Amino acid sequence: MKRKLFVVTALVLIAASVFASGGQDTKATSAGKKVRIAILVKSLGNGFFEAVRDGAQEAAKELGDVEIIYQGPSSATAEGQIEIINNLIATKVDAIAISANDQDALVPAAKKAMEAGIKVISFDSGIAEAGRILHLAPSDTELIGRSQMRLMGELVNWEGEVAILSATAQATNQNAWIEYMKKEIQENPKCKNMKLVAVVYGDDSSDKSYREALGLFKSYPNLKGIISPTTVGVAATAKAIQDQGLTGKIQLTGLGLPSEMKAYVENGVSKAIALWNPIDLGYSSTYICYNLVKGKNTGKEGDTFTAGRMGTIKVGPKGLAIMGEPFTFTKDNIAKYAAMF
Ligand code: RAM
Repeated sequence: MKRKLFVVTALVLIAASVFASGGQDTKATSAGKKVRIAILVKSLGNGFFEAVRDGAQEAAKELGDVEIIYQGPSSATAEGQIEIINNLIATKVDAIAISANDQDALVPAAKKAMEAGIKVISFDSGIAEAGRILHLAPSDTELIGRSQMRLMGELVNWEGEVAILSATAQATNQNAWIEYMKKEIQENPKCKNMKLVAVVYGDDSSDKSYREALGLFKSYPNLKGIISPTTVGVAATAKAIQDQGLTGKIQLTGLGLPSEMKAYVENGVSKAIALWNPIDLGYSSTYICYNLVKGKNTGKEGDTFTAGRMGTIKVGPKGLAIMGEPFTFTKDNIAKYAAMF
C-alpha cells in the first residue's frame, strides 16, 4: 500500500530520560531555595504524562535547583485539577505547568495562582489566554487534525464510515484537533466518499474507551475506521479491535505511545499512528517555567526561551509556543521509539 504520511521531520529524540520515581531532586543550591515547579496533568496513571514527568525530571537535574511536583486527579476532570491548583497556591509553589481538562473552567483558579505570584503556563492541552502566561503546544493544531484525517483516508482507501474516539468532551487539545479533522473530511475532495458517523468520548480511561469502541462496532456495522487522538483511547481501541477479531476490517489510527502501540502496529491492528515526544514536552515546559520564575523571560509575544537540548522556543501570537512536528510510527520504525516512550 502506498502510504503518503504527513510531515515526518523528526524531533531530535533523546533516549536519555531520567526515570526517577515521583522523585524530589535532593541537590540543593548554595542559596538553599529550590524553584518548585508543579506539573499538573489531566489524570494520573497515563503513560503519556509519565513520560512528560520523566522529561521534567531530566530538566530539573540539569538545572540543579529545581524540585518537580508531579500531580493530577485520579480521573480527567476540571474539578479535580481546580482542587489541586488551590492546594498548590496554599503550598506556594513557584510555577505550575498544566495540561488542562477544560480551557475555561480552570481560568479562575489559574488567575488566583498568578495573582499569588505563581507563574502559570499550560502545555499539551491549553487553558484560555486569561488563565496562563503562555501555552506550549506539542505541534501545530491544524497540521495534527488534518493529517490524522488524511492518514485515515489512506487506510480506508478514501471511502466508508469513520468515527472518532476521543478523550474527554471538554479536552482543549482533542477538541481543537477534531475541528480540523471535520474540516479536512469536508474540504478535501479525496474524502468525498468518506463519512464521519460519530464522535465518542472514552475520557482517557482505558475501560471507558474500550466500551466506547465496542459501542461503535455495534452501532455502525459498516464502520471502516476509527481515529483515536488520545494515547489512552487508541490503545484501548486497538485491544477492542483485536479482541473482536476485527483486524483489517476496521482500520485504526490516532495519537499513540510507541511503547503501548508497538504490538498492535507490528501485528497490523493499526498500520500507522502519530505522536510527538512527551519527554521533550515535559523537559521544555520545565525550562520555560524556570526561566519565567528567574525573570529571564516574560513569555510575551516575540520572547524566546532557551531550553537546554531543545534549543530555543519562541512565543508567537496569543502566547502560543510550538515545540515541533509530529512523527509517524509504522511497523518499520516503532520498535526503536517504543524503547524511549
Ligand atoms: C492523551 C492525553 C494527552 C494527549 C495525548 C495524545 O495521553 O489526552 O492530552 O496529548 O493523549
